[in-house]
Amino acid sequence: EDNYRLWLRYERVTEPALYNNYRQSVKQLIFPAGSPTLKVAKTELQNALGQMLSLQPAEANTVTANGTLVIGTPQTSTLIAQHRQELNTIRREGYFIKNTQQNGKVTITIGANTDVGVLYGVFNFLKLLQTHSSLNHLALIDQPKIQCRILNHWDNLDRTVERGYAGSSLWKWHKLPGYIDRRYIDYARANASIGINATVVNNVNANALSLTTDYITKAAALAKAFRPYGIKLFLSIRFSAPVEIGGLKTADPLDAGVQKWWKDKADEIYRYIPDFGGFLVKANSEGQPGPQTYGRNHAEGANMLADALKPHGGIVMWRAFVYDDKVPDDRAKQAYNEFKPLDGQFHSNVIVQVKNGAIDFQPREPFHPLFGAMPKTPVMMEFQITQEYLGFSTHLVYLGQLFKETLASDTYAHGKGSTVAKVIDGQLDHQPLTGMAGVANIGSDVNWCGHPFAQANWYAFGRLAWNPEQSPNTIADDWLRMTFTNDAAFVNPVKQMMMDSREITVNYMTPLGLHHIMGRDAHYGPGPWVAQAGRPDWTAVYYHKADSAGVGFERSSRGSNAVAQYFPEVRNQLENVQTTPEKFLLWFHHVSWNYAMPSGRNLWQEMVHRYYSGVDSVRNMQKTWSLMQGKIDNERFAEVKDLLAIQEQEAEWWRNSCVLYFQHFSKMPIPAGYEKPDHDLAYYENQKFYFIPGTRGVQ
Ligand code: BDP
Repeated sequence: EDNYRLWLRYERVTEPALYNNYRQSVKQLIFPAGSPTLKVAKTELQNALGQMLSLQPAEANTVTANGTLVIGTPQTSTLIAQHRQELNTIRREGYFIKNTQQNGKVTITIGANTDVGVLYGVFNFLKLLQTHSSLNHLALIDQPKIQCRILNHWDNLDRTVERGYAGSSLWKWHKLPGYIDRRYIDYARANASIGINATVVNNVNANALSLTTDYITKAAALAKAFRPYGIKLFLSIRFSAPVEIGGLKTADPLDAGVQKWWKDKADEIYRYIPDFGGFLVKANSEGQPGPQTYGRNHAEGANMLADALKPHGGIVMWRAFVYDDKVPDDRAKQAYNEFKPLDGQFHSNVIVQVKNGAIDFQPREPFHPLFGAMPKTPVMMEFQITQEYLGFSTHLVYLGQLFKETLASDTYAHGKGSTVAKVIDGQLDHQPLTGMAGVANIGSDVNWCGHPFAQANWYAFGRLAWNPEQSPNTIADDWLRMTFTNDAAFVNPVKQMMMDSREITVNYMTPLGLHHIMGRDAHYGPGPWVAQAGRPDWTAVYYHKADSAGVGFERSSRGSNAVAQYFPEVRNQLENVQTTPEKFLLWFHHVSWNYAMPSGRNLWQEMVHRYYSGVDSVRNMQKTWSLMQGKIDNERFAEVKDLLAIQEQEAEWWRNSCVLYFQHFSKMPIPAGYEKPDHDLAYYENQKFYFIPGTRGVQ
């Protein structure tokens, strides 16, 4: 068992009643499939039914038997065209699945307005079978709430992956465009099965070479492989490309020569990739060039690119991840300060891509204050699926909970109920352009994501991008059933473990609102002592501000006043130490070590308690997992067991390092009853690691 098949395993249904019932339900098939998309949908269905039910339904043109599956669009089948009501409800990518009667025979109909809608319908029908759901009383109508559901690959052209922990890049540029690796197809299938419809194949720290004709041809071959699966290709661009590969003297967005260069470049790309999605841009961020290099603002830079793409229907995803150590203000405030004044100035095919929180993908962050703050601008979400700050692909951390926490946060932009989900699905400010991006955790490892459970994070991202209102619990349930087994004795305890895992990780890494206290550069392991890192806002001390008086970053009006960037209800809650949710306490306040916490412990004791309970909980996860032996294959059982043992060691490493480090300031003892750290602080501070995966390369 190598875990290559992800959640598309199509295991044989072994329960006899269910097996027979399913076989009776899909005896006959009416599925005319002329287009590439319908063809792949049909092949998927036939393969899956073969594997799950040892069955190839008989193909027919009319319904002549009970147990007929009717699949298609109004264009491919008059039987589908009859379902006007459903078809009018769903838009381009939606589908319906329902039980119907045709010619007095019982049928299951999967219909959509478009071929890609059919593909989504088929995958969701297969999900019903994979999760052993009933096929009676089917009345499903489903469609995505977010238009652009996109993966961001931070993959370099040399196949290293920035913040990638699952091997090297999937894209074998040197063999493109000639050779199409089978994995490109399986990648596209997996994405389509969860509704992901776009991908950016190169790193946001982009190399201008990606825009040369050579590389455009290579990208076109990838786009062609993805196309049947409804997946559009995007490219990250380097803002200074006109200088680097175009021979121009400047990349000033207001320069006519530069504008023409981008226009010509866009025209060229669309000649090779007619359905090209557009550009993703990291500009004036962490040393990348951008419009400010030429005295222009972000809107001017974005609009120039947007104008070049506009005639072809392309869009610009312009990232708001900007902060500058030369700006004498709290890093958490800088993106808002930079972008909020530009609201209304972006052209209609620009969408501003905002990370879930204002710092950088920490184990826990409050939602970014830009959500809800730019009513005249489409704003999309950027989540990180790859576990840069969450234990790489070594730790079992289910991110469904993290994603959901942000999506469900209330911005109060238009009063109560103005959740982040409603901002990004366009409801709140009636935005026509919507998107959710996830920084991919996918690489060349046979199991794709490094950790068997890291696959769940790719899966959960896709499901939440399709519908941000879905529950992480349901998503975990589906994923476990499809990936491992439908056995409740496995699914229930393991699901609970997944659901708890993110909070557990927060406890042993960054409890109570601590953040950015990881190791320098590589972001591997703890580093609360990091005080030198090239610039202050890359250190840990900048963020935790521990001293003899207490710990935490004062972001109320008594400090940086970052809280003022939120709407009044949120701001008022966060302004006050007493009303700030415990989980964000040290994010917003510098709190005295003696501060009385609701638990009755003081802050120091509470911090110690959290770190220890984090480690204890990992041990409980190990216990839960050990009971799963025999319920799944030995290979994956053993792999997860070994990884959990590393997770336990690394959790201890985090706990010991952080407790000893902060104790230095609190000057209080580790309360009795807790096991003592194995080493002293100096030992942890002096640990050295070499060649850690995912480290940022030289561009
Ligand atoms: C940080 C990563 C860095 C990325 C940057 C970004 O450490 O490698 O380049 O985000 O999002 O999380 O641009």
